[in-house]
Amino acid sequence: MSDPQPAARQFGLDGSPGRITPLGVGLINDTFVAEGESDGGRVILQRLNRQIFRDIPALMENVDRVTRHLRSRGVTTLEIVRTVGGELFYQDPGSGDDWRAFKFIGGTSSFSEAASPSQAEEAAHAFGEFARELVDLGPPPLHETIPDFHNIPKRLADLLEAIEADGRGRAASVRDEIDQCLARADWATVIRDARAAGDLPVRVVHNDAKIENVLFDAAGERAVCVVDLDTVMPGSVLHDFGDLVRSTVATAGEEERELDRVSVCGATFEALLRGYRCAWGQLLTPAEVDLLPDAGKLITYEQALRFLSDYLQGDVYYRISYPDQNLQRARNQLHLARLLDQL
Ligand code: ADP
Ligand code: GN1
Ligand code: MG
Repeated sequence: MSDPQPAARQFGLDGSPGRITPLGVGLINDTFVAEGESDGGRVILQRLNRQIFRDIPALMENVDRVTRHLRSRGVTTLEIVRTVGGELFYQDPGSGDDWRAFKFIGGTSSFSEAASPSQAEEAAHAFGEFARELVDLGPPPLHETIPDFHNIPKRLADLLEAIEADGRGRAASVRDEIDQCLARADWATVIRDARAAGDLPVRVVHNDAKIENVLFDAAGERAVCVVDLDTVMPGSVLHDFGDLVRSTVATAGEEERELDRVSVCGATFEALLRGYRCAWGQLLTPAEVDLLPDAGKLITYEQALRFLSDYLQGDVYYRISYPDQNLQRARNQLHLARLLDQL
């Protein structure tokens, strides 16, 4: 993999090693903060994961269109820093790695879990406003940066395929987790069936609406900006609301291995519903409103399928820092989905 220094220079920064710091969050891309000549010149520099995002020009075209549209509406959003040659990203000729940059939004922080119901409500309002303001994004439709991203029946089929292939010989040792996934197969089809019945409009949504992807002000109280726009594409509000529930209602996050520390907070769930519905006003359809409360368990179930599949495939998708981390994440998400079902 290529170093950030040469990439930084392509974005007009001096790029000396002491002026670039890895951020070390996120499971997909590699994110750095690169200092500029002045405070205002600081940028977020990201190496994009090419195994996962197969068409970087299409992805960056989406991000460009979405951020321009939001800015024209007065919504604070990411600001792309173009290369010195005026491009939306830079491909390192040696490694083929793709790099892009955004202006650093200072005085902010992000949280992997909600510190309070009101912080969760803010995040929900921010993601609601984000999608609401994109309702009238003009044609053509955004590119699908990852096909079938929230296609839950396909995620279940992928799990079955991974079990069948069992490339790492791990399936026998996770029979219990596999059985739990199969026992909930009816959850896989809820969103698809509602869509097929014509009840769920396809909308431009964020598709990775975890609280970590919201920048808050210094006090951690007000949402300032929604980030991580790589999966902004056609989808359903249920994807975003589901990920909000998944990432805020649990008393401990997806990395928690002690499952008795993972319970659910009803006040946070109610706060999310308030924040999300308030941002949308009257614009959600009756079916969307009816299904919002179920979205959390459905998207959490999907996440369990994804983590377990990755474990069976040998940890090829999500970054791990210890051997059975994806299995632990899958157990955590199965546990959470069960709790959300009882909420
Ligand atoms: P990943 O796809 O790996 O999750 P993100 O785009 O979410 O990467 O960025 C990782 C983290 O970097 C975010 O959670 C946020 O804390 C921080 N971040 C991202 N963009 C900015 C920005 N423009 N200004 C300040 N911090 C940012
Ligand atoms: C990934 O990029 P990041 O870390 O915000 C993933 C999400 C998962 C999440 C689980 C493109 O999000 O779909 O929900 O991990 N993003 C992609 O933490 O697969
Ligand atoms: Mg992120």
